[in-house]
Amino acid sequence: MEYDMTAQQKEGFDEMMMRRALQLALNGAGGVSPNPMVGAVIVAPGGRIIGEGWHRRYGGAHAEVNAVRSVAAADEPLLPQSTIYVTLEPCSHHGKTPPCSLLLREKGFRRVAVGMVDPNPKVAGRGIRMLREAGAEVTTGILETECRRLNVRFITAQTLRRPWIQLKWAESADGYIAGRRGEERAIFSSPLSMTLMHKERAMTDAILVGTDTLLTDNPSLTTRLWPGRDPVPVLFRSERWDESDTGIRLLSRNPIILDPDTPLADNMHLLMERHGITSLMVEGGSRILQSFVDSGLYDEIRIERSPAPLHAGTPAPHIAERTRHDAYSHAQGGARGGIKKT
Ligand code: AOF
Ligand code: ZN
Repeated sequence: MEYDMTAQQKEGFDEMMMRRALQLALNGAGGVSPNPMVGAVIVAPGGRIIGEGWHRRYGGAHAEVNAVRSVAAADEPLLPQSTIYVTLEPCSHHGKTPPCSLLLREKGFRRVAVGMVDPNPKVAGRGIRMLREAGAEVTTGILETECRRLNVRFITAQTLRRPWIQLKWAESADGYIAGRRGEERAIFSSPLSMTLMHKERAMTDAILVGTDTLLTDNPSLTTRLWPGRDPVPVLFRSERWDESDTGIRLLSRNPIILDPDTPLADNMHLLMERHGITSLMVEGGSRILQSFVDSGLYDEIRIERSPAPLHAGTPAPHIAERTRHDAYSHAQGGARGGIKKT
């Protein structure tokens, strides 16, 4: 069947298989960071899928290895005539696992279809080169935009050496993020938006709040409404609290503590380089959020706006119209960040 297809049909078939690989990759969400999510599909001549796999957890087998392992013994002789679709270039380095390109070479795959080149400088095209040198036909850039979007966090961390930064706040219809001091705490979220927020947290490595928010809200910043890991708390050291204060919830969760006198950009690099944080959600308060906005250190802003006005209180961070556009241009090579309103 595959051989009778027109070029256009072949392209459509490639995309369909890559879409399946993307679907598989997503199963790794919340479990593989700081590694990327990766999916792989093995297709025998005639178009039958004989193997599937994905990267399941950090430190574990890569997608290609799991896909090869999933092939039934009876289908193994088909591997040299088969195509493997992988959302990310097969690796060429000895990391926690041996190079996938070697495995694919050993199995003799006729063709390797790749979504995007691995931005990890240890790989960066070497996997593709190795496979081509071994005689495999390598096609790259299949559903590249989708593959990049899936791993914006990994790509940002690898290329900018800082986490993907999401600023997040909830505001009243008239643009306040909190009521006046001493007033009862205003609630802007609905049960549904809270659940979505927790889902988002479960996909995020770390979560940062400023000292005012830490002391006035005493937040827990867990993902209790969604299955998954709680993000690591990130705080700024301050004389207003000390590490022995058992009343502050976040202190019991082994927070990363940043030096407030270090420039924000350097602190962001440190999160990535020293702690392996590839994504950071900044949850407030307004002063901290504003400092991220002003330094242009963000990839996405998520604003939740309540239909009800508050009339007075702490104004939401100010984003200039120009900055709103910047939020889009900050996106990494085709991956779209931006301002989302929920
Ligand atoms: C692949 N397939 O499924 C993944 C890849 O420490 P390791 O050995 O797990 O290697 C991690 C690096 O390997 C990671 O930074 C990225 O460059 C690549 N991830 N590569 O061929 C996979 N997860
Ligand atoms: Zn690999």
